Amino acid sequence: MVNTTIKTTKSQEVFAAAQNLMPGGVSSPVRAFKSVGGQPIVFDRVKGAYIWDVDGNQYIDYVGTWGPAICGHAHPEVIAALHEALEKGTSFGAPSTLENVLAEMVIDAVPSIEMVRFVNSGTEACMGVLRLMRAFTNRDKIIKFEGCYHGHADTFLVKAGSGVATLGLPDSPGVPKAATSTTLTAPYNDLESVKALFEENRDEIAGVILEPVVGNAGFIAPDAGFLEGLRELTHEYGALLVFDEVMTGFRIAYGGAQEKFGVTPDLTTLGKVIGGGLPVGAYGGRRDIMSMVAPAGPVYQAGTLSGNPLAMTAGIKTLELLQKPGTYDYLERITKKLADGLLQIAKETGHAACGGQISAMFGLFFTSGPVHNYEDAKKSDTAKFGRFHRGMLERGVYLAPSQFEAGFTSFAHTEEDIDQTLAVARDVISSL
Ligand code: KE4
Repeated sequence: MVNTTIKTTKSQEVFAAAQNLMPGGVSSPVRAFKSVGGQPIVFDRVKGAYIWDVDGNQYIDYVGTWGPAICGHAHPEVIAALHEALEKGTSFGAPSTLENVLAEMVIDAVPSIEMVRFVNSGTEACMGVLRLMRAFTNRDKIIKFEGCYHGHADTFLVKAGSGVATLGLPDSPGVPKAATSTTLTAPYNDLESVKALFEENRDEIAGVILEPVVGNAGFIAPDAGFLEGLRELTHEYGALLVFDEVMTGFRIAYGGAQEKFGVTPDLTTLGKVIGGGLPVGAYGGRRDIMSMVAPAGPVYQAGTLSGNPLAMTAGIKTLELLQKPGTYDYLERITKKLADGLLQIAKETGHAACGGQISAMFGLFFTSGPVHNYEDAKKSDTAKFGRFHRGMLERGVYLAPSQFEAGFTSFAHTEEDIDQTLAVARDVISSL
């Protein structure tokens, strides 16, 4: 039996059955709570900033289905738009006006994007952008950063973050050496190491791909000048700069991290928010590069459900809601209050901690820090984070079940939710 103060009988029954049916009982590894201990709660329904599990317990949610729920779960306007769209069918497999509408919204919003291709996940978006950057430059090697996660395609599963970091899978079995022999890695925020890689692999590097604000090694912000430095280095060595904004897109700012920091990559990947909770991904960028994508050009990529009307509908409505004046000011204010409050409580209760937030994305490490890269992040006390996570969960606050993930707020979170969360956190952190 799991030792909890909340009743989780039904969750335990459902999860026990799930483990006989699906590997680890989950559809995605991080959901199994392996790195925080205890068993996951089984969701019954979500609404706004809240979750209800199958035992009827309610939680304030800071995962937001890993990013999509920035307007709060099941926003009434998104649900209404989906009901209307459903009457017209669930999938066309053919051009639809909806794709034009969302494409125009993405192109208008994201500085680097002149053309866009929709796919069904962030992984697919990163797979597509990888093939495209190699085709455009006629080079094979890429640089990624330790702790950054770009989905589970073979080439990226080298010192990846998120579930790979959580589960300590530095390189997953089943990934042939050939698939990762062209993947070079560098510490995040370390321009010198990137320059050295370019010098050692002159004219062989197709591009640099990164999370412009890291969420998959815990929350790590770019140091001043890091993004600008990568822009200069990629120009200098004839390589492309790719921002993986699957997590940061429309969350760090309406135009993503590239708008926030004023650094425009050549290509961008998106996901999560632009599907409003339905399966979606996208990659886009300079017209001369995107024009190489089939059938306009020779770079093949395809997908049965790509651009499907339901995901397009949910994405369109979500972005419309995010365009409301003051949205990002509100997200910044409540998330800063939360992040600062957590750090203040840790300080007052004598726990070494660091972290921060940018807009509606935040993180907390139990280490004195500072955390500039994945090596720093791995110095944090993950066992203490596990106790923190469980304590918060038992008191009705649902945090990402891993030290190597970021936290997410939504504009459904109220000041009272933040105050309640901080009150619970004071209780929990004091007892760690
Ligand atoms: P998906 O294939 O999960 O839609 O996207 C992959 C991906 C790509 N790039 C970035 C920056 C991402 O954060 C992700 C996915 N993020 C994880 C959470 N850290 C999804 C949660 C999960 O794997 O269950």
